[in-house]
Amino acid sequence: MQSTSTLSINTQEHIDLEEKYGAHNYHPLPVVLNRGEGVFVWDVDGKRYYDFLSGYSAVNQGHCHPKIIAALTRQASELTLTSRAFHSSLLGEYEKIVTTFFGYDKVLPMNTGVEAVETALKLARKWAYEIKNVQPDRAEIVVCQSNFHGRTTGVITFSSDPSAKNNFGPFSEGYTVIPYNNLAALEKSFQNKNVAAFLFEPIQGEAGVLVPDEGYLTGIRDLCNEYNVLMIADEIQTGLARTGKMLACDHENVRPDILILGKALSGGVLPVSAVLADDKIMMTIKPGEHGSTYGGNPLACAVAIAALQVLKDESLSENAAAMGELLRSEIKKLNSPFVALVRGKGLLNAIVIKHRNPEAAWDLCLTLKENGLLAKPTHGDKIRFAPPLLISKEQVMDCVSIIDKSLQALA
Ligand code: IF1
Repeated sequence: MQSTSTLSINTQEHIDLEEKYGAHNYHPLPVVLNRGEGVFVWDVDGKRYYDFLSGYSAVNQGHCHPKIIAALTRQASELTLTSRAFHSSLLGEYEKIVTTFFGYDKVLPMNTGVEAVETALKLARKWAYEIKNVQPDRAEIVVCQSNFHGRTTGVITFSSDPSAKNNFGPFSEGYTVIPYNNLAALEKSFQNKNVAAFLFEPIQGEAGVLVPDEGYLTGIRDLCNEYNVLMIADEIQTGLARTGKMLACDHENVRPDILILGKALSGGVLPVSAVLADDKIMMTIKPGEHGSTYGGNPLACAVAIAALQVLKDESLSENAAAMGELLRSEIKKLNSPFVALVRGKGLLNAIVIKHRNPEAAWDLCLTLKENGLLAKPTHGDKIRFAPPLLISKEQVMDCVSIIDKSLQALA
């Protein structure tokens, strides 16, 4: 573990302030950033880095994208929040754009990802009681082991990660946890007639970028049709061009019943999330039965319209697909004895480190930082490689040489 004594005074002073006055709910890499542009971020000493985390896939369009910032600054000086007690001139326009963009009847706008997940769970239960006639308070929702859907007490109820769940109880009922990427287990769970929905990530991000077998998404769709269960895709991290398609579900041309979006829906500018569904599901929620102070605010609408337009105008899905292929193949070519495997789709990738030192992944991230690339380990031995989607071929090759040089330092 690198001591922080080698940090500049400037960096150290910022870290000390966070240490003294902020909750210790994260363990960040010892770097203090104060500027971002495209694939790059700069620290307080003016050093430039490739950002290989992209705000956990919220900055798909690149840091401070000029068109998104222009939409933000223009709207910020006109009208930022009306609450939903009144209409605003932007909400209907945004709702038409986002529902047309993804092909659903309606959208329920929220703010953070977990709020959208909670909204989807409430919608699924409403639909179960009012349409599927599940017994009152008996609706069951099936989820996957090693899922990550957010950090509210409701959502961590079905987390299988002790650090996300420990000593936060008591928890709610109504969830069945099954193995990921296992259609037999899914069909078995659907024998319970009270099952309302299956909530899943098309690729499990936090679990270390677990890509399911080809056909898994199609199998989920078929089983949900057969057993009248809602298919809920959490595309908060995999969506919006990250995996080389606009949605990860598009890799198998599968259409979930409820689509959850977040993160890059605002291009990393402010929290914007959304739940999309057709009328038969969405219209089960009546006025006054769900809401949020900031959900659908005009500033978020203006930013989200621009963020979606940038994804399309700059063909970021196609670039993510091509650059992801290049990144994975070039890392494999390094043949590093410390890389057990490289996996991912589009620009959602991870390497699994093999080394006798359990801190090797963290140490590698410190060396990558020294060499000008920022990445962070997830669950010990995996390092996520997820740069903004506008990264160029030359930049990918530059990053591969940084990764190569840093891996050699592990010896
Ligand atoms: C942290 C990573 C974790 C998500 C999926 C819902 C949410 C997330 C698939 C909730 C959020 C963030 C949260 C952040 C770290 C990061 C993350 F996978 F992206 F790396 F934790 F797993 N569904 N993911 O990935 O969205 O409420 O945060 O807006 O909590 O440490 P949120």
